[in-house]
This record gives sequence, structure tokens and C-alpha cells, in this order.
Amino acid sequence: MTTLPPGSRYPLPRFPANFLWGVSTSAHQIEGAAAEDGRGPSSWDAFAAEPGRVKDGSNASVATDHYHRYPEDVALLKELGVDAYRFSVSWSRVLPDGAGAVNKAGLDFYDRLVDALCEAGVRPVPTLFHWDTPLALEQAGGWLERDTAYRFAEYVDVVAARLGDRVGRWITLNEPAELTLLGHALGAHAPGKRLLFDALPVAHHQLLAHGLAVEVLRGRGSGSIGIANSHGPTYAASDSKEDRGAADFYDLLLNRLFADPLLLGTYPDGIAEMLPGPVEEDLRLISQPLDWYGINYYQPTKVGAHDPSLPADFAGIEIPPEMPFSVHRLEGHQRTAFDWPVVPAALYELLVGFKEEYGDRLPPVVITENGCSYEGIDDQDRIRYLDGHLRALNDAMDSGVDVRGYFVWSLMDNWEWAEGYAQRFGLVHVDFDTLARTPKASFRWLRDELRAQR
Ligand code: IFM
Repeated sequence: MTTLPPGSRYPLPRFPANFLWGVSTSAHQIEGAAAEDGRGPSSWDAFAAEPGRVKDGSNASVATDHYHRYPEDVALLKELGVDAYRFSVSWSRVLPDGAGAVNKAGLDFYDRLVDALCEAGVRPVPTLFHWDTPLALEQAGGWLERDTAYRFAEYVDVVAARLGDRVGRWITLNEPAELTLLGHALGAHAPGKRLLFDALPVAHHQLLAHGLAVEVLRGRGSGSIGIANSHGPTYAASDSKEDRGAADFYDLLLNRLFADPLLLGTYPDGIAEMLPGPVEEDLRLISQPLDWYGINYYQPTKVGAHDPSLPADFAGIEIPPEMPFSVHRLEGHQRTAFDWPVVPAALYELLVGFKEEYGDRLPPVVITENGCSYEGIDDQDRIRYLDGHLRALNDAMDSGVDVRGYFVWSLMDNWEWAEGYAQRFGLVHVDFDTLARTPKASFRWLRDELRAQR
């Protein structure tokens, strides 16, 4: 058995028998085969090709080569013993231009993957959009255009028609907050736009796309639908009115701008007036009941009023002076290789806070991502991270939050967007020269914990 992390109260507390254990990945970060079998380019291919956009100058054209090596990856999932695997479907692999002609070879790939998962006894949980907008749509305005939401619904119908007989759970979108903030407001992610507050339509159009996709999936009889939103507690840097105001504003951007319309059918005060389209009508679609609500949790954020003496960047992302807040370093916590603070208690706080805020409007929760970047194959820090967060999750469940599943980000090291290959989030190490997979200590730890749970 793996060496236990110091202070660990092995084994983990017992989770309910039907609790869904899984791991997550996304298409662009692992598939590679960027120009194979008719796949069309995406916004991230174009972004990575622009000099200076990705820290190590890399792109995801090979990534982990999962497109060819998926049988080996499915075998790893089986060995790990997870119930479910969350992956994403690349829209431009299925519809190379984002709309119109379907690429049969692209759909065939997901068909083979789903078959292999079912055969291995691992439930497929596809995410229908994880940031990789087909380039043709991006060039036509992308998520700034309402039309993109309707094209998304058509694409969802194509995927659901092909995979729906074997897929029991769908995730519409991954982290619309990041695509809005990092991709369109601050320009650190594809498509690299720095629109600041003019990025707001991107949030609304993604939420509309979610609502339309829910309609399509329900129409096809899909029982279980969720979304994966990133959320985290926000702490005010001080008790001053200015710092509390800035923290509220950040909380609105990351949490309420997405959770309120989905769960309450309203936007936070003052937002709806800034959005295009028949917003009230759209909100009815956006707030259709979900079977479960996915939360991606990584870290809390300490925020104060804009302060020019503080670094003008947050995790390497430049925050322009027009943004009415500054991010402070959260002292007193271990940090991951990505310099993110490790705060399991904030996961407890987030979940209990969500329950208090949304009450019965909050469907059962699934943690659709949680994980950390660390170097090395003997990754005791990752074990400690996961151990701590699972205990916090279990405490939240004891406090009455209905949590039905937990997915580790990520199955294997992959292409971490603007960070390139530098940040390693995997339970499985990938040698990016040889593409060899090596399970890390955390993989064996999780496998043993899952066996103990059963
Ligand atoms: O790698 C990403 C993933 O694509 C979305 N959620 C956060 C992860 C770590 O940054």
C-alpha cells in the first residue's frame, strides 16, 4: 500500500454506496490528432499559434495523443476503479465548421470511446463544450454572437443522436466563467479578447446555449443533465467598505453571474440591463431544472479594492487597471506548483454557503473537478490535497449538502492551456516526448481508497 501522508486518518470517511467516483479530462487538452480524420480547427489552435500566447510556446496538436491511445487510457480508468469518466467532445471534430456537414470519422471516435468505456464498466460522462470553439464560428463572432448558442444546440443534437443510447449523464458546458473572463474580458485564454465589461454577452450566450442544449437533450429522452461551473469563496482583504465592495464584485463575476440565472432564473442586480436579447425569455430556458449541479473547485480568492501597489496579475494573468479590484496573496496555506493556495476548508465553506444561498433550488451537487498541479511521480502532495478535500466534502455532506459525486482533475498530465505542458494535474504521469503513461503514487492511493470504499 502507498505510504500514508503524515497526519492522514486513513481510511477516508465512508461515502454513500451510490456515490459517483470519477476523473475528468477535456478533448483539447488530451486528444491531439489535431488535423486528423477531418477535424476542423478550434479557437485554441489559432490562439496557440499566436506568438507569446502560451508560456512554453507549445500547442495541443499532439497533447497526450489520447485520440490514438484511448484504449490504454480506458484500461487505466478500469484499473483505477472509478465509476465514471468525464471527457469532452470536440465540437470541431464532429462539425469541422461548427455547423453544417457532420464529420462521420470524428463522431466515430467518440462512439469507439464510449463503447470502450461501457465495456470496461466505466460510465461515460461527456461534456459537450470545454472551451474549444470551432474556429469558423469564432471568426464569425464566436460567443459574442447569439447565433453561436443555436449552432451549439444543433451540434448537441448530432452528438446526442449518436451517443445517447449509451450515455446516461451529460454536461452541457465547462466553466463558462473562465471563457468569459479569461478568454474575452482579460485576453489570457482563447480567443484572446480584452473586452473587459463588454465581454458580458459571452456569459449570457453560453448560458442560453446551455438552456437550448437542455431542451435538446430532454427532447431526446436524456435523463440526467448537469453543468460544470467553477466556483470558489471570495474573501475581502479587509473590513473596509471598499474592500468588501470589491470582493462582492469578484464574487458576482465568478459565482453569482452563473449560479443565479441557472438556479434562480434571475441575474444579479444591474446585470440583465447590460445584456443583449430577450433576457427574461432566455432566463426561462436557462433556469430549466437540472438533475444535478456540477462544481469545479480549486481555490478561494482574497480580493480588495484596486490597489496599484499590488502585483497587477493574478496567477500570471494581467488584471487591467480598469478592473475595480486587486487580488491579494492568501497567506498561511501550502501552495501547488501553480502557486494556487491549498484550502480544503474553503470547499466546505463553498458547499455549505451554496446550500444556504440557494436552498431547495440547488439540485444535488457533483464535484466535477478538483485537483492540483505538482511535479513528480511520487506525488505525496497530491495525495494530501485529495485526502484533505475529500474530508472537507464529507463534512459538507454531514452538514446537509446533498453531494452525489466527485471527479478528480485530471486522469493524466495534459496541455494546461496558456501554461502549455508546464503544469501537471494528472494521477498518471505523461512523458511528453515518448507519450508513455506512468501511474503516480496518487493513482495507487485513489485506487486503494476506492477499493476500501467498496
Ligand atoms: O485544466 C483546467 C480545466 O480545463 C478546467 N478547469 C481547471 C483546470 C485546471 O486549470
